[in-house]
Amino acid sequence: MKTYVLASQNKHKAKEIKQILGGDFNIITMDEAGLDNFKIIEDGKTFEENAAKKASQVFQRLKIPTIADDSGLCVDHLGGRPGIYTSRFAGENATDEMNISKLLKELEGAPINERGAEFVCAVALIENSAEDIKIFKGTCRGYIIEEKRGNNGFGYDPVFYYPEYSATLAELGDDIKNKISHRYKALKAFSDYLKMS
Ligand code: ITT
Repeated sequence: MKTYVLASQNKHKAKEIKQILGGDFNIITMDEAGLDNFKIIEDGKTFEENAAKKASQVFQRLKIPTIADDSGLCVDHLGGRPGIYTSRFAGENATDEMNISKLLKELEGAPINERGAEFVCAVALIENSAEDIKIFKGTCRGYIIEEKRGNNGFGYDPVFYYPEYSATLAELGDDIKNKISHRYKALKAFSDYLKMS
């Protein structure tokens, strides 16, 4: 089984990525690979650029196959914001709570037809060389509701309503979320690519 280090500090992402990829891949965290407190610079202009930057900084240190996930939420009423700034929407050290509050405040009074939103995930893969980066993308469309519902998941899941299941991602739980999410779709493209190559 091939080992990939995950260039991420986000434990929730790591858990989902391990669940989605299942037993076919050995995914290790940066800590497990011996890279503690490594600060990754994330100054790209797109999800794809940021995913590539995360993967290449970690690959250059460890020289083992690396994957990275850059993701975020693009809201129709906000012209696609917060986008690549999703984790820092309410400030540099914002908590999920603070980010959700800011989002709900900016959407106050917006009708349902303007509350459409899309989660985006770009997964970057480096196998042998930092010059050779593959990107896989996935999206998941839904609506931002007016108050939080559900306790599963992480980040903006409690306010992201997925109409096909009439529930927020935080109400659905990992098993269903990991079959429909932006992260699932990006990782499916990643694993399909590896099967073909
Ligand atoms: P790393 O860069 O270390 O991987 P991060 O949390 O900083 O971790 P990003 O820069 O990619 O990751 O920011 C992602 C943001 O989008 C963050 O605020 C998440 O809460 C949110 N997000 C991404 N995927 C999500 C999901 O499946 N459910 C809810 N929120 C999500």
